[in-house]
Amino acid sequence: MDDLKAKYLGQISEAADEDALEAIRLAAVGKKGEVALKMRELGKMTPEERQVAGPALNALKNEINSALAAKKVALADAALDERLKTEWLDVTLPGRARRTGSIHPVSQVMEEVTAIFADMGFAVAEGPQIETDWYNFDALNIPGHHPARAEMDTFYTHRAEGDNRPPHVLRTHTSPVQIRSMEKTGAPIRIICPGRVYRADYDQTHTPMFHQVEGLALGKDISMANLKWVLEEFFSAFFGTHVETRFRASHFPFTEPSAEVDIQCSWEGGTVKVGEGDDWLEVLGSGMVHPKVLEAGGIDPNEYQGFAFGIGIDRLAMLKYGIPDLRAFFDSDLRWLRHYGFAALDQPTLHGGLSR
Ligand code: 2NL
Repeated sequence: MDDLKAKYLGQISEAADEDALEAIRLAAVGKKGEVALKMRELGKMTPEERQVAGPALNALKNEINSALAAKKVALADAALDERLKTEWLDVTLPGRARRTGSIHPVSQVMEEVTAIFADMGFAVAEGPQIETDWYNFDALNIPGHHPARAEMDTFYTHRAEGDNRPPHVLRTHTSPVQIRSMEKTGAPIRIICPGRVYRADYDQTHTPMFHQVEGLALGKDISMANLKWVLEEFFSAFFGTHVETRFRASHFPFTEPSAEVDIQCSWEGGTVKVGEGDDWLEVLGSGMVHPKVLEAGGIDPNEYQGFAFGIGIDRLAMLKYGIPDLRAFFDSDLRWLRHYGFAALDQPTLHGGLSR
């Protein structure tokens, strides 16, 4: 037994790697190893012999196993020491550069528009992008037969056959948010509603999803004159120079009277400049909120009146930052985003600020 012990402990201490150690383990204490063979011989011994040989074999097995475990740790330590000696880290190397993301022009302009209207006392209201027919059309005095409700313009949700619940629509403007706000807070009210809107339209100047900000101001004696001041103040702050506005009579189902609003601009060498020259650029629709729309929002038209307007955010961004192609806005092309995007910490630019 002592010679077995000497043989295996010797081999273990000489083992060069884990494979050698495993071979020794199998030969010594494996199922068919030498110690197992000896244990099988215990059956042929007298009880007195067995009482001595049994515990001795067990002790031998334990001793070999401990030696194997200790050697395994020693080999791993040696391997690590070797790696630490040969590998090294140059802590003076520069770090890996990471590209920071940038703010999309639409987000930037939304922030700018929001900041300007906030200065004039308008709160921001938001609402669902999937709407009922009622909030998107009926409440806005757009009747069932109106061409704006035709399926070719509006995205309708799909219902399974036999599901007779009325379909929903992707909102075609942010007006439903204003109806919901009227219901919720009543008058007086001064809000803007920025957000995504959807129309089934795709060409050079139209994308099926685009951005709009609508405004609503209701009070006892709010007039078209207040609308003109607010819009002129807004455009002047937004473009950083005094901007003249021109109102042209128009028609919308949800306002009466209605006006389309042009801003002063110049055309030179194919580029527009806002706030100079004697050309005009149509940028928004507006008017005095129709009495039926006030009623739909739960407001008494004999007590309150006011103006509403709607502007396209994407087109504002194109105008202010000289971006030529609307469709590129929604391509998610990183090169485009790097070129036209804004640094994350840029504050909304109010330029000259408001003239107060
Ligand atoms: C356009 C037209 C407009 C409104 C939007 C509005 C909302 C309510 C009541 C009355 Cl809740 N009006 N919004 C009014 C006039 C025009 O947008 O062509 N925008 C680019």
